[in-house]
Amino acid sequence: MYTQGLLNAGTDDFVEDDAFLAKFQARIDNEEKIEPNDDMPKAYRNTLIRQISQHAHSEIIGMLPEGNWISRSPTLRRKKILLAKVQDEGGHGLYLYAAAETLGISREEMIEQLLAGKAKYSSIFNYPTPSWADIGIIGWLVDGAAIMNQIPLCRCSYGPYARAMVRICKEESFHQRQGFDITQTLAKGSAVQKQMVQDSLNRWWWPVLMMFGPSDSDSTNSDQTMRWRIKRFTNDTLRQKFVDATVPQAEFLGLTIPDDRLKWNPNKNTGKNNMSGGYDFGAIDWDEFWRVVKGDGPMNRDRLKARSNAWDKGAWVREAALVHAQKSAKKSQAASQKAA
Ligand code: BYC
Repeated sequence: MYTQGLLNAGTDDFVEDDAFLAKFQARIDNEEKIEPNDDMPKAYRNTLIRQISQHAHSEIIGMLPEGNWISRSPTLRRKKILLAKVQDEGGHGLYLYAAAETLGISREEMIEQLLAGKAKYSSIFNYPTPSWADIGIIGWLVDGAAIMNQIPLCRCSYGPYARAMVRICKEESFHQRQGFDITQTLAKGSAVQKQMVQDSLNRWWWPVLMMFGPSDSDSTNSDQTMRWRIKRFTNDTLRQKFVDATVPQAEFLGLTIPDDRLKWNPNKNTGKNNMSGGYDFGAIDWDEFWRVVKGDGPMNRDRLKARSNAWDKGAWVREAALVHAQKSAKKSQAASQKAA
């Protein structure tokens, strides 16, 4: 989508001296968008490749937990909605791979890094989905957290990433609403349904808070990515916004957030414009977070195995597409030679 004419992206044949860096930062501070053919510091390029490719992988791996329920959705209507949602996530992955390609990395390289277990993807997708209620909770909370994190990315300094995020966020808000709708139906349903959705909330709440990344004091990338206006808010700021927005929704649903220390604190300074007050909440288990990030979560191995199998099974499609492209190119070359 973005990659035509960008074959030279990644050739940094300019001097990255202080004057260049100051000029580049001035463009960022001036809210100019950086575009693929612009000169950019190597570290800016590499940071974007890291974040966008991790984001793309998250979308593709993120299809698996929900894909698990497509064939077992409780009604045809729910099945159609879930199919559309999971398909959207695949689309998000493809826009994001295309955006990363504009920075000079090939899709094959990114996929190789993922399948070799070298690339990160969101910790949240390494948890299982044993019940239908998980599909509601994922849409409500995981997509809800994703929106909180991704709306600011629509103003990211790198043009192709920012533009891809606009459409992604629109689709994510549909996803969040369908998740809320499933959750609400179960929460207002029979005692068994209510218990099922409460159990799901109990399992997902803490992993969802971890999605925002380590606390600011342990976030290695935030300072620089905020200076470059790739990220606009720190991990802790977004996590707090998410908790503040979600607690009233849980109350409305009659569900209990599994945190004894959750309490409204009218004096909490959450950095919102002239407003104070926010929820205090309990400690996140960062050991669990790092275990999952490093590959030892409940579903890490299954997720990579599933992607690896899909890649192998799709080899014939890639080969056929390549042969078709070569044949078409030959045909149009012959046609233009004939016309000349
Ligand atoms: N999981 O310095 P930090 C979706 C890593 S898809 C795993 O704070 P940064 C959806 C981090 O990479 C949702 N790793 O990092 C799809 C870094 O390691 P490296 C995905 C994590 O980049 C389907 C290290 O920890 N969203 O919504 O400044 C269905 C230190 O962290 C995580 C995005 O990708 C994690 N949770 O901030 C439904 C959004 N957190 O790379 C829904 C775009 C941190 O230095 N990405 N790490 O080795 C971002 O906004 C940022 O990259 C993050 C992390 C906030 C995630």
